[in-house]
Amino acid sequence: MWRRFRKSAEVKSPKLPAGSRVYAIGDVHGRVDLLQETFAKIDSHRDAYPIANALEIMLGDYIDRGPSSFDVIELLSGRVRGGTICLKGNHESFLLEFLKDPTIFNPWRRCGGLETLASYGLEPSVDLSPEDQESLAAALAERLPAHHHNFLVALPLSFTLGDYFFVHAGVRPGVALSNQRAEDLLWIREEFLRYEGSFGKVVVHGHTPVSEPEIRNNRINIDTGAYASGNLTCAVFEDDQIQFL
Ligand SMILES: [Mn+2]
Repeated sequence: MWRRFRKSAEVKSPKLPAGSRVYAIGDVHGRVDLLQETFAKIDSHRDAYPIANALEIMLGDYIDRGPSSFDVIELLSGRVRGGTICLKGNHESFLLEFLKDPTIFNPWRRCGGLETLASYGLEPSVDLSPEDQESLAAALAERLPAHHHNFLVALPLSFTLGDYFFVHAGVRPGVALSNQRAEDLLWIREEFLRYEGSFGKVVVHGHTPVSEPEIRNNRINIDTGAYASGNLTCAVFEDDQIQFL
């Protein structure tokens, strides 16, 4: 099932260092059921094909839209202690922002925030006065276990290994990978998706749902819209090859 990376005369295949393997997982959005299945598949793959350095990288958007955001954070905060790398998605940044600035309730609600609030036992009505927004944020802060809060604030924005750059949304073309703004790493779409040139590394990302994983010369999109499709993608990178679990 391994696919060798598409090669052209002038582009050499991206690679991971010898002896390393990455399991990269796309947007989860509250689907703890799918995440549990995926971790079970990874665990049995690791047992069947042992390797010196196996890494799991989650590409962000653990919460919102789907029903079980609380349980996803619970599962991931445990998995992080075992070495899993969880990157920040724009939805995690929505939640953290809401705690500081409750007036973003409406934009967050329109992006599936009510499902996250419900998973923490909070069911606000949709039109809230500024005072209501304030007290909702306070109630969320109170219900958010300390280890969930610590997990959320510690999420890094990107991770680099070998010829790959892992990130939630993408990068801004023309800007060095080391110089990207958080805003772009979390939110960018069209300018990044349209760009056909090199980013310096192959960017592995989520954020923009596609029906099948997209493998391009400069980027790989593994957000297969798990929340609605029931299809949570896990891409496995090893040497210069990719497969899907
Ligand atoms: Mn998403």
